[in-house]
Amino acid sequence: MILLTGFEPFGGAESNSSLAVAREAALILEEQGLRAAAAELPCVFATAPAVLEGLLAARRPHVVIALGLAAGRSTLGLEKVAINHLDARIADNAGKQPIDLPVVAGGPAAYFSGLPLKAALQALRDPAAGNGHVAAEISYSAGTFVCNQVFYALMHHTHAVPGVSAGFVHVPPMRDADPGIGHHARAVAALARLALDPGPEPALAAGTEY
Ligand code: PCA
Repeated sequence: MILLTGFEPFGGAESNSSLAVAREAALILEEQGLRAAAAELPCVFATAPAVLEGLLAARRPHVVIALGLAAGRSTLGLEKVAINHLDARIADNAGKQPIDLPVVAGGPAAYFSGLPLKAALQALRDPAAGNGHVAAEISYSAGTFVCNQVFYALMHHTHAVPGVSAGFVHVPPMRDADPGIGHHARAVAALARLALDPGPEPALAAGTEY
């Protein structure tokens, strides 16, 4: 089955488009005959990894795409790397603000996403594929807040599990009834389908230089 997660609102916002996109993408996948479920994660450092791990144990998914809101972005961010580092600029929903702490003490410095990000980028850039017409990019930083924590915890628990493909995607902010929710949901559903049956990653340049 395919597990999609989104976050509760945080930082004083009233909604979090990542949850709306996760729910819509799960519906799309089910309409396509696949088993999928969406779940909400708390934006709380102390509990988010445990809630995720509970979902992994209960659902035993083959594909996991955790979604989060990137308030400052305008594109779908296909996250490549989760780092073992927390540095919260703002407090989480429990008022906690960890600074310079690891996600997992003694864990590796970083994990790469297990999702076929380049294949997804190629599919999303192909207007004929009808995957939602969203601007997407590979992102090389998922930040240092709860999203990066959940991404790292997800990879820490699944990277060595055969048959499980997992990773993280940031979505831009959207209002509740924004048609962009549906477009981003179609893009996430396309990524999930590719992850179920991944081929070789295309040599598509999507990096940056500064
Ligand atoms: N975005 C935050 C945490 C929850 C969310 O949706 C982040 O990018 O870390």
